[in-house]
Amino acid sequence: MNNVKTDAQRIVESVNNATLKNIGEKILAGQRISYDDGVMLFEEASLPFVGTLANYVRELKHGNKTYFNRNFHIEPTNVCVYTCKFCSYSRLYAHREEGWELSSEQMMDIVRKYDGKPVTEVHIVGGVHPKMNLHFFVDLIKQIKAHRPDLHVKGFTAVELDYMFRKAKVSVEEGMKILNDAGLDSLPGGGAEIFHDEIRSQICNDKATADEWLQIHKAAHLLGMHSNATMLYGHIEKYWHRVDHMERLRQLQDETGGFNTFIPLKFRNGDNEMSNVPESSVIEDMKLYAVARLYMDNFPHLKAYWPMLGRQNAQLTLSFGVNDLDGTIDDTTKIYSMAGSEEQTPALTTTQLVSLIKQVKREPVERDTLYNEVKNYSDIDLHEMEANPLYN
Ligand code: MET
Repeated sequence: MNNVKTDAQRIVESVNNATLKNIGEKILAGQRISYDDGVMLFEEASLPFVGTLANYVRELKHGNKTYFNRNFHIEPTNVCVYTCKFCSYSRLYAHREEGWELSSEQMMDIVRKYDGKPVTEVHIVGGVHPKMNLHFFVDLIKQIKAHRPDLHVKGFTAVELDYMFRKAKVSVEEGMKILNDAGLDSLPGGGAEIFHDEIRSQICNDKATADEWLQIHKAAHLLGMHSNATMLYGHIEKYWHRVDHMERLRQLQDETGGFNTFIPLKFRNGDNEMSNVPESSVIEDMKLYAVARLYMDNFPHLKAYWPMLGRQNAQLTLSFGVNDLDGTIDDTTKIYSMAGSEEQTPALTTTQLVSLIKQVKREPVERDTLYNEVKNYSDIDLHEMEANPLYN
């Protein structure tokens, strides 16, 4: 810790630009940086500058701990009423024979496949299907909870919920209460994309607006549920749109404290209507993670979603502010493989995930969805893990 602080102090002292020096000093003093500071970091700061400071903040908050969880996904359908241009996954209802629509029974079969396996979370997201309604999902959640009460159900993006609640003609507050009572434990962070309408109107014109997204998360927080937040970056947005996005999240977090984790999602250009837009470089990716760590001072965790970045780049993020890698996943999501990610069958065993974290000299800690520590793997020998079926 002392070393990373000294490193951070040195890089702040040595920077020539007075504004950057001032931002660095704020960070070293534990003060919040402003919107203008955020834009300035993207525009003017070097990767070593933001990276060294972000690593300092990361170690101040979490030391070397790097969290991961053991989870699987259920994607009920990829049939969707919306036409987000960056999406490689969805199929319109008129072309639903090209997609999939799982029945409750098929989804329960997936849940039962994990009987006796030490997963702690099921993550449910997918297309916004016109016929999979609130009642259908209430019933599904109840079935999951009846079968396995201790499995944390994290499900449905604010976009999916917005549609579900409208169709059911219930208010956001009523809808959220109904799902929470059925057993929904928390919300994932998807559907946020870029909040600012200048970009939102170009890339996902027809789904929930920024205000609707934020209102749904607020309602969940007020019920005592936690949630995550994402940002789809690296396409047509400008730096200031990113900062505006993070600012809106930071403000809601000041109000409710209900967010656990911020998850930047890299735009991948495979097989979608924005395939002509180049993908961001790894340097831009790492810079984004670092600035996010510095800006989102009231978010406890910053997560790299490895199926989208690739596992080696995900490892690299651990030096740029990230303290969490999601998750074992077990090849149960198609969202990023269909967008051209190098991870075509995203699955990591616990041994592989622990090994990735240890390779970059961090401390692997299994967590549950709410960041309660399940197990610290620092002192567990990798060979021992390889020999134990529970970890493979
Ligand atoms: N339907 C979700 C949304 O737009 C995304 C799930 S990933 C295909 O919020």
